Amino acid sequence: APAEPLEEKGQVAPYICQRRTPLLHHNTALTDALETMAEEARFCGSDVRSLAFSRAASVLKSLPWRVKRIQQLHTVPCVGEHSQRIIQEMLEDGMSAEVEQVRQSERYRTMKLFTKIFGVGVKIASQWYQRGLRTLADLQLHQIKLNLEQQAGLLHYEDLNTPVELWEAEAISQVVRKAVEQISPGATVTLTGGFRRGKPCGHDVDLLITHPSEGQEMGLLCRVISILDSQGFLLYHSTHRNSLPSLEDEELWVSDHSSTMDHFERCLSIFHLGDLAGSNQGGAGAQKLGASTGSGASSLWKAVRVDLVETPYSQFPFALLGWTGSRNFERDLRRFSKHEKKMTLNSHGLYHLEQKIFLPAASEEEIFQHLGLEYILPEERNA
Ligand code: 8DG
Ligand code: MN
Ligand code: MN
Repeated sequence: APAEPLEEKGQVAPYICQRRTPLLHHNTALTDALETMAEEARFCGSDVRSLAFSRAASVLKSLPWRVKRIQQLHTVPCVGEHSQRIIQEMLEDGMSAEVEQVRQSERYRTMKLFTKIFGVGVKIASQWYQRGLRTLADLQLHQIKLNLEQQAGLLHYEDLNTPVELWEAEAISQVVRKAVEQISPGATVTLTGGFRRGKPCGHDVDLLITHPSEGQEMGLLCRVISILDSQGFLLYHSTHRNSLPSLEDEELWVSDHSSTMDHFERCLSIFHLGDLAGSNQGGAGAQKLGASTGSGASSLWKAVRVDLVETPYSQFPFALLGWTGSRNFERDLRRFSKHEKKMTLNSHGLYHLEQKIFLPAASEEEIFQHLGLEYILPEERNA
């Protein structure tokens, strides 16, 4: 790390999208602690508090030097009082009693266990906790009603909480690409999400599907799903059939949800990734070997979460930017657009609220240009 820290010069920008945040950084112990606090706050329904810890963690990730003294943070933005207290504890004792207490608390551990079920959010997990449930077995014991998504989540719990590796993501991209090309030659499949940011593993695979001739993408996702299903690749899928609103529709830009919800046709799925041991065993009906050991290591196949999104070509750069993440990076990009530029940015486009015009873009670089921001590479968006 550079010997001379920047902090005295006040060079750390306030918005995440103005900073470069690499995957590997110099303050991992501190950011892990702060992220635990952010998660705990989220489990309590305190989104504002959660965001504060999350922002503090993000800023530490962007520092090109290791924090050694709390004074170094006095000119660094986004580190609130509570975060500073945690950091100070960590710097003095190598651990934070408050964070350790959270990690060991029954509520935190149970909430973590339940929210790791695909389809279970903080609200439901919290209800189960209130009812006295503590383990996955308790769900069956108490005959808790689960929707199809949650049932699939519980069934494949071990696999879905085993990190997806890059080669697995690429294998799945290839399977989808083959199906897409079979239906519509020229259509493309792009790996986004954490993998595009250079992460070696992730919790799911995020894929964008588009076609260079506008309109050709329509209905593509639906047909791809039915091919993949007939090939035995899908253990679960649920398609959200959105009707793409016209970009001329003011509601898309001025409503409170304008930048958080997108309107693409999308499919949440669980893939059956076969042949992990190089055997020819296939088909979703195949028996899972070694599943009872819980490690999954001896299994010949693995369940993997995959998000599929269909986007018109003209909106592709916006969708790519929106789906590459990280969530913290996206949130600040939209906040910056709104508050600093009077523009609404979402996965469909960029709209100037005062001039009432769209700012089209053929690449992510052009979107950053419209916003007057330096271009930040996907690998530098790991906030
Ligand atoms: P990981 O899976 O590797 O653990 O991390 P990730 O890839 O960064 O997280 P993710 O949960 O898969 O989310 C990736 C991006 O996808 C994230 O920046 C936000 C975006 N995304 C959703 N759902 C939606 C949505 O409904 N609309 C838009 N615009 N983006 C979404 O996950
Ligand atoms: Mn992802
Ligand atoms: Mn995803």
